[in-house]
Amino acid sequence: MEGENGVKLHGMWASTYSKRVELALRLKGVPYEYIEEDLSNKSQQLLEYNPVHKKVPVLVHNGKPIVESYVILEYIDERAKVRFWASYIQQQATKSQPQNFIKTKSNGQEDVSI
Ligand SMILES: N[C@@H](CCC(=O)N[C@@H](CS)C(=O)NCC(=O)O)C(=O)O
Repeated sequence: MEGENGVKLHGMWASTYSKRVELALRLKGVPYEYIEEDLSNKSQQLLEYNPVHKKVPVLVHNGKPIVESYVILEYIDERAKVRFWASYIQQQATKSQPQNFIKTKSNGQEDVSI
């Protein structure tokens, strides 16, 4: 079975649908493994991941397949937003280390507010 982790793209070199997904992954800086499909002899994985249309592109994220290029683009965009805010919150949390909130009282004791 295909690995559960990471991002894999089943595509075909001449497919503009595949190309737009590849472009989005690159623009967002998402590392991925590319699997070239022979559309005259489709892989078993492609048929399992996209049993209705049996078409590329198929994005597989942590073992979960996503089909239809526009759906995939939306998914990539949403994930990028989540990663942006997670990183922003992490940066803000790092700036607000507890030592920034330690005040020395007049009696010499430290008052910590987090
Ligand atoms: N609506 C689909 C279209 C995908 C599509 O037409 N893919 C073609 C390659 S460009 C394909 O896999 N064709 C194989 C077939 O029809 O058997 C999308 O946006 O992802």
